[in-house]
Amino acid sequence: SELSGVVEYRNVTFAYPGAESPVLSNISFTARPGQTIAIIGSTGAGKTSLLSLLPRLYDAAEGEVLLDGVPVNNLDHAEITKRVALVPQRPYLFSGTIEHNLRFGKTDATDQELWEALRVAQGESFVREKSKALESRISQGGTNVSGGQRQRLCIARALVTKPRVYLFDDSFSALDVATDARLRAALKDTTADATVIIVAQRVSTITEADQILVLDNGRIVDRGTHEELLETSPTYQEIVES
Ligand code: DCP
Ligand code: MG
Repeated sequence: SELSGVVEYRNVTFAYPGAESPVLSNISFTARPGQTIAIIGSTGAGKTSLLSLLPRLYDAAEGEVLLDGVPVNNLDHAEITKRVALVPQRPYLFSGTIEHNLRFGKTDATDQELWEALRVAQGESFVREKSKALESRISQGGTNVSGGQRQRLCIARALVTKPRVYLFDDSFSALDVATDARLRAALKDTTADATVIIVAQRVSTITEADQILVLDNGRIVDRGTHEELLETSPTYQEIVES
């Protein structure tokens, strides 16, 4: 059956193991296929923590995170990663070739699929420029690629798995504004039927989102489109002006 990729957080409250107070309180939202939901908020607001609950890096103690109507706590890692790709805030590369790094989540991907993912992620030209292209080696810790190249390789890795749900955690911050814009334009086509949840620092990255959640101190304090929030949300206005 076709997996649709509906994400729902229902009254989710979450504290890190051993912590006294929750980092997320009463989080509720729904993200549907074809939608882009953006999460914005100051450092430490809980954006990464919020994303981490869907692929079960942590489990919420209260409330429910649902994937296509099923609580993720009832799904195993393989079932979730088939549908959900997280591009982490600190993207990691393995020592090995670019090809190994891109195939990580889907070992049977064709070379054509790898190049298509690189094209969308704006990584095609720098990989082509390397003398060994896909067979070029990434050194331990990925120190022989720049921060922006690393981000683009990790975005390409997520694209290769063709997930139903994309989680981008501040994935465009190391890119210059022009590359960011090109990448998002290409992503828009490729992810048109998918569910996209995107954490961003730059407001320009998310002005077109269907809904923006403004996170402050672990709570969603405001939500709406960019235009709506400009009028209604002092917290959002502060972020825009910062
Ligand atoms: N925290 C914690 N233990 C962890 C990770 C985070 O106690 N393993 C705390 C630190 C913050 C709060 O949780 O007080 C929220 O952290 P997040 O990483 O979720 O915050 P953001 O992603 O919003 O911050 P940034 O914009 O800096 O990435
Ligand atoms: Mg974060």
